[in-house]
Amino acid sequence: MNATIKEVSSHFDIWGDFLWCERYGSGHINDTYLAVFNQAGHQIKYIVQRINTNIFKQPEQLMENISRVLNHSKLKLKGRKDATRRALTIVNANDGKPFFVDGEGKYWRAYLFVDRARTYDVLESPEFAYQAAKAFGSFQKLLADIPGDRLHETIPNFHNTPSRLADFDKALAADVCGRAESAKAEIEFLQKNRAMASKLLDLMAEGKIPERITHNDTKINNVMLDDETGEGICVIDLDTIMPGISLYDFGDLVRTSTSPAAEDEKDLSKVYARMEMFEALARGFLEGAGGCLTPAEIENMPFSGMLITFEIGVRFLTDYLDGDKYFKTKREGHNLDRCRTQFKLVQSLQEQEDKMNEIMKGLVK
Ligand code: ADP
Ligand code: GN1
Ligand code: MG
Repeated sequence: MNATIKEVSSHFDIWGDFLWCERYGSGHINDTYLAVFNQAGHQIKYIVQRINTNIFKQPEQLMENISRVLNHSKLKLKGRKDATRRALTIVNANDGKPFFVDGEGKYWRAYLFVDRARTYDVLESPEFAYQAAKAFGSFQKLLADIPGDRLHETIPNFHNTPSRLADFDKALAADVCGRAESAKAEIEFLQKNRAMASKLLDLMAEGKIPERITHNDTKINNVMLDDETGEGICVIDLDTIMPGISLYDFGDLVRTSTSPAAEDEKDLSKVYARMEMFEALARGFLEGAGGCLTPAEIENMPFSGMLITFEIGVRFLTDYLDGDKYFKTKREGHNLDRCRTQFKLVQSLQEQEDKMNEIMKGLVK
């Protein structure tokens, strides 16, 4: 690994001597490395990442999207002292492109390492939930006036829940690994709840919810919180920024921050939605978005949490049936365990829908 990352790094505009590297973070998609260099006697860190091109079929378009978004962010941050901690900074390859393609056709990119901040897989305090949601809300606002053409769709139909269900139907019909039998209860839950899938798309088709540029992967470990102040300082993992619905972004925050348990927790009694977290998320997102959300978007914030949690549960179940081809897994049944936490959380959110609506009323008086 050291030799590979050292070699790859030599193709980027990185000065100094390579010291060491290690696998980094707990993302399910890309291969992420922390790489450390000696620059004139100082240890300087970078993030070096291999883009998963099984999933992102057009990596050059993807990097074009990211470059546009980051240029836009940097313009807005001009003059601010810590601009390189408040938005990712791409390190170009030696040929000036924002990526490098190695001899095997693998796509690599590098970012400045955002130091003195970290990501969390599970949140303990509502204050962190508020800060994270505020950062994603502000990011939503920032994306609203990005100039130029519509961004590329890096994964078509990414949050199209009916299309995710159609993928599930195919996987179930094929049952290539003979695993359907072991997921009977989850399949039943899915079938009972599938009617909710098209609600947001229907509202968009009726013109009640606008298309926006959205992040689309606002899980809690895709925002860095400052170690000292707790502020949501830098939104990361920008691969899925594309046209979407703002509620996808709020919904994924609810999915990943309301439960005190990990996404792959096996003990389901530990999985439930904490309303104090929902309140903090909603308050932070509304504040960050600074009035750019419409009444229909605000009204559907509680629903979006249920929908996105259901949708990701469907995707985990589909991948389990398909033989774990999409998400990185570390153990037998990992995707099924993940699906179970998602469906348990959907249930908990459904049971508390009235409370969430009450909270929203309190916030948008
Ligand atoms: P994936 O798509 O696999 O989730 P991410 O881009 O989210 O990949 O990166 C994985 C993890 O690496 C993040 O959760 C974060 O902890 C860390 N990370 C990514 N980029 C940076 C950065 N520029 N500075 C510091 N840490 C980072
Ligand atoms: C993946 O890349 P990461 O780990 O932040 C996935 C999301 C899922 C999430 C589930 C491109 O996110 O859509 O919601 O796992 N990203 C992609 O944890 O599929
Ligand atoms: Mg990530």
